Formats: sequence, structure tokens, C-alpha cells
Amino acid sequence: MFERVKEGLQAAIRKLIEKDVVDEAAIKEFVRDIQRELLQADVNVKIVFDLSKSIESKLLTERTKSGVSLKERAITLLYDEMVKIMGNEAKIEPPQDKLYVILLVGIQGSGKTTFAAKLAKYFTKKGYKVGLICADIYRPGAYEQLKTLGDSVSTEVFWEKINDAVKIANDGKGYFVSKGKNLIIVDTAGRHKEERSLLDEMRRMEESISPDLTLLVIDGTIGQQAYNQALAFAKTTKVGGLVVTKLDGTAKGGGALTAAAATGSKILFVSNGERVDDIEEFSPTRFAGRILGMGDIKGLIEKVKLAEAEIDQATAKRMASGKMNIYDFEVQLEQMGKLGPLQKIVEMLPGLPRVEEEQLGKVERNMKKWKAIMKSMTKGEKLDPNIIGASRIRRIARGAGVTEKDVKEMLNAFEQMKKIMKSAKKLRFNKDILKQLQGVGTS
Ligand SMILES: Nc1nc2c(ncn2[C@@H]2O[C@H](COP(=O)(O)OP(=O)(O)OP(=O)(O)O)[C@@H](O)[C@H]2O)c(=O)[nH]1
Ligand SMILES: [Mg+2]
Repeated sequence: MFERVKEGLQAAIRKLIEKDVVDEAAIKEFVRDIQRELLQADVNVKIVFDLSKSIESKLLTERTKSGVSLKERAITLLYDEMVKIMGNEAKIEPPQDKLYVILLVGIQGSGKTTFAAKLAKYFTKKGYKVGLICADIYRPGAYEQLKTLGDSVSTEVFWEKINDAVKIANDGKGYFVSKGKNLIIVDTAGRHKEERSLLDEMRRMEESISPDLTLLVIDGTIGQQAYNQALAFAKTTKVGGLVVTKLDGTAKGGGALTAAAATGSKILFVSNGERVDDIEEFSPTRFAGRILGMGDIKGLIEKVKLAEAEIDQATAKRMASGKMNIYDFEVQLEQMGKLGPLQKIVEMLPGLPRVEEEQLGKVERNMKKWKAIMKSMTKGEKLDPNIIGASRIRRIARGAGVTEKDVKEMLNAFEQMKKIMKSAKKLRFNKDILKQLQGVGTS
């Protein structure tokens, strides 16, 4: 889901990261790109405007900092803002030793009945004893629909052929308690035209059965209208959480996710398909991370900072002046190792040159070889690699169990890294280093 906005935002980030300098024009372009993508995902205009203004003004005031950290900053700012507009993290964990009743409300066709079955399966898997109640007396065949779905997830469905939805819900509750169930999901009716009477019925239902949680189900394809719908329900009933459905194949999903959260209610689940397994706990941070393609970018940035901090000032100065030795090279490789597998890093940092997995594999295999080669070097050689001639190369290769070509390649990589270090104003793991390594890996 959200493939388009995902691609668009990642392209915007890549464009920024590939810039040599992050000047005012680059920041403005980045912000414009983001605006366009979010608007296309149907995120509310005002939300998009506020979000981009905030990112822009922060980046413009922080422009004096080094280019790379500004790029990082741009990504974290975007990530933080996206998390913010989707509301905070929330989760439901009903107690297992007590009865817990969930009331599903929402307008016609929003996906309540389908979601009831999904939720039943979700909780059954977690070990709850689940019962479903069909408290919909309006929709023809409402019971049959839920019964079929209930059967498919091996969950019993309660229903009565009477003209009182509140009574059905209450009777069902009593029935399931007597059957030892500890989690009851009540599916209700949805009506399109008479929203007022629907809201009234839901309020009466709530008062009578006092659910532990009222979940409002919103159709994700309605985009920004989600805001008014969520607000109307939140005013009448005790909406404790939101469910946004039909996020599969809609370009408007961003509207529902952000508009719904804007009402102050937390999105607990999203659903992206008609099958009973198409249910997902919603986490704004995970979601934003996925959209921006960064896995856990915060963790990564922390690690990068940690790695940076580990180079002491004296070493940094020496390397920057071009006096790097093999020990320093070892430390650099070590730090890259700490960042985790290269493929992961590349995924986490959008904008790094796109690299084939195979190429990265080569780099990683090389790293292993290089470590062996470095082990086979003497202290003198490490401090001054210039003394390494053909006979030393032969000896080192034999000691490390590699070919002489491998040793030459490693020395080559070292020379390249030395050059980069000399030119880099600030020492860090950056795309230049990775590019160099790629080159070495494929040679
Ligand atoms: N593509 C897609 N379709 C969905 C999803 N959830 C529900 N649907 C479909 O949407 C239609 C309406 O779903 P229902 O679960 O019957 O909706 P409802 O809220 O119970 O509707 P009423 O009972 O009439 O108020 C059905 O055809 C579902 O299969 C989803 O996440 N993705
Ligand atoms: Mg229904």
C-alpha cells in the first residue's frame, strides 16, 4: 500500500542526499517535492502546509551545519513530522482474566463486519476466547455474512431474529459469558443517509452494553472526509480507537490516516485487503519508517554518531592531514561492521547509491579478507604501508590465506580511503566511502 507516496518521498530524499551542497534552493526544492507527494496521497492541505513550513524553517536556520548532517536532519525532521500527523502510538491489550467487550461502529460499508472477523482471528491467535455478535438489524443478510466470516475463523456468532439491536448485543454478551468467552466483538449496523439516527443507536448501544472499547471503523478510500466522520462519532460515542480499512490500492489513504488522527483518536489497526488476515496493528513510527524506507533510521543515526564519536580528535586530525595508517583503516572498517550488514545500511539511508545485493556481498566478503590480511601484517607495515613491496605482499598473502591480488586490492582500498579522509572535512561514514568500496568490491 502507499507505493506511490512511498516512491515519491524516497525519490525526494534521494535527490536531496545526492546534492553536493544543501543550500537554500536545495531545501526549498526538497520541501516542494514533499508537499507534492503528500498532497497526492490526499493529506489535508493545511497539514501539508504546516508540516513543510516547519521542516523548511528548521532546515534554513540550521543551514550553517555541515552538508551531511543537514541531510540527515532533513530526513529525521520529515520522519518526526509524519509520525506526529499520524497521531501517537497506541495498542490494545485486553486482560485475559476478565471479560472484554469491543464495540465496532462506523457508517455503511466501512468494513465493520469484515473487520469483526479479522479481529476475532487476531485475538484468537493471541489466546483469547472470542465470541462475535451480530447486532445489525438493518442490513439484509447481515447475520449470514458474519456467520460465514465467523466460520472461516472458527469463531461462534450470536444472533437473534428480533427487532432490537441493543437487546441482541446484551443477550449475546450474556450467552458468551456463560460459554466462558473473555473477548466479545459486537458488529453493528451502518447507515448512509441517516447518520443522526445511526449515531443515536450507537450511543444507546454503548450505554446499555458498556463496552471496554469502542472502535470506529473508517473507510480509507474516503480520504479527507474521514476527519468529519471521526469527529461526528467521537462527539456522540466514546471512540477509543480507530480502524482505517481498504488501504489497499487507494491513493487517498494518507487522507484518512492523517485526518482521523487529527481528531485526537488513535489509529489502532489498519486493514489492507478483504481476506481475514489483512489486518495490521498500526504504528505511526513503523509506518513512517516504512514509507520513507529507512527501517529504523533513528537507531541508525545514533549508531553513526556513536561510530563518529569513537574516533578521537588526534586520530581524526592525523587522518584528515593525509597521514592515515592501516590501524586507522582497521578502525574504519570495524565501525562499518558495527553499523550492521551493508545491505541494511543502504536500505536505511535512502539516497545512498542504489547497489545490487551481489555487489554488496562482494564488499562484505572483501572486508573479511581484508581483516585477515591486516592480521598478517607486521606493526611496521601497518604504521607505514609504503614499505610493502612485492616480497612482503607475497608473505602477507600466504599468512592470510589469500591471493596476492587480494592484498593489492586491499592496499588499493586503503589508499582510496586515505584520499577521501584527507578531503573529507568531517569524518563520517558517507556515501563517498561507500561508493569507493563499491568500486573496490567490483574490481
Ligand atoms: N479492498 C478491501 N475491501 C474491504 C476491506 N475491508 C472491507 N472490504 C470490503 O468492503 C465491503 C464492505 O465491507 P463490510 O465489512 O460488509 O462493511 P460494513 O461496515 O459491515 O457494512 P454495513 O454492514 O453495510 O454497514 C465488502 O465488500 C468488503 O469485502 C479492505 O481492507 N480492503
Ligand atoms: Mg456489516
